[in-house]
Amino acid sequence: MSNDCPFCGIVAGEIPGRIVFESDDVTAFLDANPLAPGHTLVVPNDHHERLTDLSEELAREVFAALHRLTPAVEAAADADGSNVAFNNGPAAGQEVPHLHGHIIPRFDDDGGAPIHVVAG
Ligand code: DGP
Repeated sequence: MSNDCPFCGIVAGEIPGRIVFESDDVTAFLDANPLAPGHTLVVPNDHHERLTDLSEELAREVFAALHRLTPAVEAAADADGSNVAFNNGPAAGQEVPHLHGHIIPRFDDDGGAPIHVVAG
């Protein structure tokens, strides 16, 4: 755990978070600044910054959670699709240095433009 990491705080229950899934290795919660209703973040419980900092086993757990949660998030948001994305490192717009996958619900009438999940 990293003391100044908000996502470690949410996983530990020390910072409020709207948790939608938790297992021994992975937690998912609603994004505090959603790009669409239901925007969900999926994180490894242990603090790792980048995708390649995860063991292959933990990466499988994170992707398995994304695989399970993406249809659930789409159904809950009554969405027609979703963007599923990682910002991997500050150069790619990663603001919170605890790896997180975004599940962003998309709708047929939202314009269809790619969402660029970058800072700002
Ligand atoms: P990224 O740019 O990929 O690092 O995305 C960070 C996302 O995390 C951004 O969409 C806002 C969200 N976020 C930042 N701080 C918090 C927090 O304390 N709680 C929650 N639920 N989401 C947060």
